Amino acid sequence: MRATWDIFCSVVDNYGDIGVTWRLARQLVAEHGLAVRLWVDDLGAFVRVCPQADAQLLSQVQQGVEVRAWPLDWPTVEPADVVIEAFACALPAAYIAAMAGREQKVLWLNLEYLSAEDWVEGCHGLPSLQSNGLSKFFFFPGFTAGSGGLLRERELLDLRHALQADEVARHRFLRSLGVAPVAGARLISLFAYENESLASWLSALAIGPQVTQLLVPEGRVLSSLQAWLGGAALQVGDRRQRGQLHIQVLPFMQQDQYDRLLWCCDFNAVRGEDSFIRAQWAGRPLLWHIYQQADNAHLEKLDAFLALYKEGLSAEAQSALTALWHAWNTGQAVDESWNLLLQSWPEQSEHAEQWCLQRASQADLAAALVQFYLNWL
Ligand code: TRH
Repeated sequence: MRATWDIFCSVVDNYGDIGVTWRLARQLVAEHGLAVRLWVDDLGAFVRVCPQADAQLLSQVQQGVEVRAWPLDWPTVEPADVVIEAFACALPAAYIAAMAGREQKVLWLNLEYLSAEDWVEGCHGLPSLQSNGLSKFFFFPGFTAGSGGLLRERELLDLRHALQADEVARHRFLRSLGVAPVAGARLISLFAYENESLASWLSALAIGPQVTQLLVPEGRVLSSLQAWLGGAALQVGDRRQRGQLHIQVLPFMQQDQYDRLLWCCDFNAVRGEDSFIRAQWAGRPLLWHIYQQADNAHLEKLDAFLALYKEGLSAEAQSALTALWHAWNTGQAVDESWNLLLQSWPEQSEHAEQWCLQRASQADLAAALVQFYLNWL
């Protein structure tokens, strides 16, 4: 009998919670042959990353995953062999009681947020005894061998390399999004929160030495883009040109398409958690808009990642990267640091690919979860 897994996703805001759990659920089915139920409390968010889905259905199968609405009024459900609460979402009390009462024991995991901080390795995999006698284990994704790893599908890098090596296929894909590549342009994707630094970057790109084609999936950063451009409110499909800068607003696309957009671009501005990881798998230089936390706790996370990522870069390349990322995340002007980064462009590009290959030599998060379960049995 194949093992059953329940993944619980409570959508706090944005698309990171659903983005991560949906990818994980799909991969557990496709690569490990598991029976997976994904419980989601906001099917509207799910439909954004999986447009084939129906937000009205209480139960539906998408790509082999049984996607279930997580109702307030919790039904009687037999718990799975492995239960994942994503990002410390609180499981229904009746479900926890059923876990405790189940004849066959249940592995209960809390899948944590991603962080490159040192303490992650020490906490990864630790159990915490709950009042009902069950143990809950903390599972930390991460960038180092002592963590739970990163979501990465088995074929991902092969598919990415193939697309990057095939200009015709890249152009076909871009055309499917309504994008006509501008000859000789540096292609950049932009996915970020509202960002006061954006204006200085756009101004630098507009007067830059090279043509830039900036592709912006619909989302929160559009208000900052709109403020710089002026004029009528931006809509999907709109194009604007300012000097050397060509801008196009794209629809919010399904996850696999977004991955391909990242692979096509020379530079990707990403945010949160999941797009941040996907940009690393694209093997191209990136700019991270980290999710803001109280007391600027996110800036420590940013630096923890930078400390790891910068290893192997020259001193000039390191300081350009650090200056750009710091300015972008603190609302400062980024024109100077962007121009500095351009000076080490070949090195930054080479480094991004190396970083990707190094991370890919570690076990991926789905495989690590399955192994954790097998060790626990
Ligand atoms: O949407 P986010 O800002 O999510 C955030 C973070 O996860 C953050 O850590 C968390 O605390 C907060 O949510 C609640 O950024 P993220 O993580 O990149 O998630 C975006 C998802 O949307 C990701 O799975 C990629 C996907 N996506 C598409 O499917 N299509 C698109 O066109 C775009 C731009 C993104």
